[in-house]
Amino acid sequence: TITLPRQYNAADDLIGRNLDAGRGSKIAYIDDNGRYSYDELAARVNRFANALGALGVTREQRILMCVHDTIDFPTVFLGAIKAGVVPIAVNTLLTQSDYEYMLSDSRARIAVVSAPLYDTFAPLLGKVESLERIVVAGGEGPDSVAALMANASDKFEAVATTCDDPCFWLYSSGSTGAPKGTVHIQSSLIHTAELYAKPILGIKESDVVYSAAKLFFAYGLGNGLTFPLSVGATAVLMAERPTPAAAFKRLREQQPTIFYGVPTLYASMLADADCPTREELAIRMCTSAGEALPEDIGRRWTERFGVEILDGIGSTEMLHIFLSNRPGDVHYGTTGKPVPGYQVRLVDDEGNVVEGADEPGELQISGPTSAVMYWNNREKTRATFQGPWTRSGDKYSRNAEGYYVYAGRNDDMLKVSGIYVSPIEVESCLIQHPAILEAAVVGHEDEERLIKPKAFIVLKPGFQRSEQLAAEIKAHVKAHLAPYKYPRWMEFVDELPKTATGKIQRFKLRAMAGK
Ligand code: 3SK
Repeated sequence: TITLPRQYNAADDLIGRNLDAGRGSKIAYIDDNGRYSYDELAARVNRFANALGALGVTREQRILMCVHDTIDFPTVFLGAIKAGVVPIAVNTLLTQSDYEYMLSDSRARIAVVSAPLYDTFAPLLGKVESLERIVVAGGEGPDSVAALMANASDKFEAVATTCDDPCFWLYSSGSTGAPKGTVHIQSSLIHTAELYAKPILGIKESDVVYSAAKLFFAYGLGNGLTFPLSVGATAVLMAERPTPAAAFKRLREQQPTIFYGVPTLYASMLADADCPTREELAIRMCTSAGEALPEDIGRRWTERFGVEILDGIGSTEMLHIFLSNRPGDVHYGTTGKPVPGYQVRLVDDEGNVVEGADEPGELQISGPTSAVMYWNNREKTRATFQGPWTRSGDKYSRNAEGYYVYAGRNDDMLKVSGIYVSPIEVESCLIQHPAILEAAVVGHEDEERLIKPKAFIVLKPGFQRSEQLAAEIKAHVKAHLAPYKYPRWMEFVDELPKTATGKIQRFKLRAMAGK
């Protein structure tokens, strides 16, 4: 690991190192509206830090940010950190009730939201006691980020935080209960760059990086913010949804050298008729995380583009990737080996460390980037952060050559396009539909071998099974939950398999789903 001074401010470091290195006029960000040099980024960050002061937000208070990938994301995130204020970056795809919970739980005083999300947040002003104001990113009115910054100075002395001070939060979801505010400290961001991005990706100043994974995910935050700023590279930001067409446009127009994706996107890009040829692109390195990359997708990508996808695994709790394949040593179908600076171990159900080849156990990680707690949740903090070890909830085995192989989850959680989905949350939504008596949701592999939710449904007497009813039920879930959570398949059954005590036997349903 690296040694940081006791007094350390992550935003001051990530911006200041580029100005000190004479990169002020170099382009730091390219978004859908323009290009921004390191000098411009520094000025924007200082203006936003001053604007927070003018709004009366002080050190250690929290702001929630629900911001699309535009220049406003690094401006708000780093501006808050520079002021010692703690930004909470949340998923832009969630529902109003998700945001209501996060605002109440965190007691954030201000929400900075992208203009298209304003209507979702507006009813929460007056409803959530601690929320005083909504600031609009990308808008132009008096409450816009732009207006607040226009009246603020572009000079700001970083608040003298320590390397152990709270820096930012991300919300992490579990199979039961509400999402957990995962508290990261000032020293964590730069450690992810020093341990993973520099030695494993070999990121350098001349790279242009493009992450299809958004900045509000821990994966995207490293990819598109910490890593490029740590070496003075250029990052391409895209506000829209990461469809193949949107990704092809950025890959062709901006010629990134590093592309960070997720398995679902790699699969749909390869299947798309407009998939570029290798001659059209400048990519030298690709990464994948979020869910295990099926071997076949990795091979087909390398055949087409002549570059490897480095599949790795990280977590919101560990902030970025701690287990990864290496350039020149990619073993598709595995997640590679531990990133130096992290230790990993596999632990069986009895708490014993598993040493043998191909024996499964829960993956636990020790390293300097672990979050320090879940906010306001002692029970779940203690269950996850156990001394130096952080539990991942993922089952892995290590093969005879020392490569780690994914073996499923310890709980019922599903990873859908790289985002956790709780089957219990989807089931609770399903049973609110007037036709449904009981429902159970499990993961099912699609034709690319990627997991998506499948629902088993028992109808109430008097309701008939039909395609139309299945479509209505899917629409019901999409209307009430974040859209990626809806079941892609629906099977009507007479009853659900249960234990003598009435617990749903998901293993039986998983076997049925596989047929
Ligand atoms: O899902 C992952 O593998 C991941 C990777 C990097 C950072 C965060 C996460 C959740």
